[in-house]
Amino acid sequence: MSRDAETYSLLPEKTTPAPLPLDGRRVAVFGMGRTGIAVTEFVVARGALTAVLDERPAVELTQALQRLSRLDAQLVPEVKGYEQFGNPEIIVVSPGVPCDHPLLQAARAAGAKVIGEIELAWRFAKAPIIAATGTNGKGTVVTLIGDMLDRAGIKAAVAGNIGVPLIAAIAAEDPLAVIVAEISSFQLETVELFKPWIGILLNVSPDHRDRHPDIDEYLTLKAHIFAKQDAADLAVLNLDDSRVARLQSQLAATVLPVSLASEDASGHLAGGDLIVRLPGREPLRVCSEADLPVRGLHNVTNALCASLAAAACGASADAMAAAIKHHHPAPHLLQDAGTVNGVKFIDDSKATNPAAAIADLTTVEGPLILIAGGRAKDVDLAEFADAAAARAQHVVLIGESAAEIATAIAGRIPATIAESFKDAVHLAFELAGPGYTVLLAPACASFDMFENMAQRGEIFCAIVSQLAERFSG
Ligand code: UMA
Repeated sequence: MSRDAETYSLLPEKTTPAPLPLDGRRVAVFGMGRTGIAVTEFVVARGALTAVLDERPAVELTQALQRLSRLDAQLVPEVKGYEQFGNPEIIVVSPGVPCDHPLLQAARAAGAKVIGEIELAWRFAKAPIIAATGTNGKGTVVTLIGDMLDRAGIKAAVAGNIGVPLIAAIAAEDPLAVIVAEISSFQLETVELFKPWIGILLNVSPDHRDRHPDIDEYLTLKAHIFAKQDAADLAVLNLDDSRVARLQSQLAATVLPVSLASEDASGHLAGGDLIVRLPGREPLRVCSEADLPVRGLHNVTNALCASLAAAACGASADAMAAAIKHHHPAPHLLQDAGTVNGVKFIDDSKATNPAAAIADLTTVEGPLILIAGGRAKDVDLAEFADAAAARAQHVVLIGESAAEIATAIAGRIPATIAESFKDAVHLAFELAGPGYTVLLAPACASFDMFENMAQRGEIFCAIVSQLAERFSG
């Protein structure tokens, strides 16, 4: 560790979770996705008598079944009833399974302990955990922290909702100084004693309404990340989000507030510089706002939250600044899809909820044609429609929610419902002139027209490439 790190670090040397013996115990793993496979590998290796169950039929689970068949576990595809679980003592659920699932209700009634993969991972964690949650931006923040620590020579793994199950990172042999985890609200439904050393809450806005219909309950769920923390732990809160700010006085952890509106905050802007200040430490200038590769105030907030966590681990300002400057946004996150005849195309297929799409509207500059719509997540689209009407010249609409958004926008700016996604991109191009931006920021999920948001973004980029070929020839 560098001199900087030694003098600045607040990193605890060890972590002491409550043990959860597995040897010889009956454990059922519900879900054969990425999580279920990693959990099964983990519990089988620790001597549990394991059954793995999934509601999908075997034909849809061929890869998972192939991988799981190498393990000493009973495999149960197309599970229908609780009796097929084999009377387990512990059930480990995947995040896609809602915690009020009838099979889980039956399990609880039968006296089984139901926990999620995150809880299981915590029980075996050997390194302190930094856990980031929030409706939007948590993937960016954990990626940034991981890169900051890497550049500072601090050994860390990045895992969780971002793609690698947390349990797989915990199982890795290599000793780690810290584990950085992206944690979704689904995952927070099934934590019990989970106690991250640093919890980060970025923002809370309506999303996943099928699982979290009530916004206050959704906030309470997000707050689970702090529930078991004590004063020796840190809670990074974005106070510029009014729902997050409500938690400030309720937490046992030491709160590190982040705000772009107050220079008293632990993470703030001063004269265009990003500054972080940890308890008992001198303020640290990380970099200038102009160093951020992608504009937008939410990106500054994300960088400040990441910097506070990395600084607490002892990362130097140079390491943090370098990570911020070289940060490549994830695919389909405000991705440049190309420029055709002076029209710039931006793919933010990842904006699957209104808050993310509204943030985009404040980020992109110049005249704007917006492509939006898809499967609404049972959220109110009125606020998004207001933001679109205030910012875009024209909105081209797709998918199941097209009519709803068109009605909400009516009379303010033109809104056109496209016949197909290809028509939408072509129409947006026709409506745009040189200097315009065509932004794909759907504010909705993709499942009504596409396999997932990644496929929606890929097809958008492909259509833009075809336009580029046609107009360059
Ligand atoms: N299943 C059932 N019954 C159910 C629900 C699911 O049997 O009621 C079965 C499915 O048939 C399937 C398996 O469970 O075979 C899938 O489990 P899963 O949906 O939990 O998926 P995993 O592959 O384990 O991936 C999960 C996360 N998925 C979800 O939260 C839906 C991944 O986040 C995460 O990367 C991965 O664990 C590793 O931690 C994805 C996601 O969409 C990217 N997250 C949401 C988001 O970011 O908005 C929260």
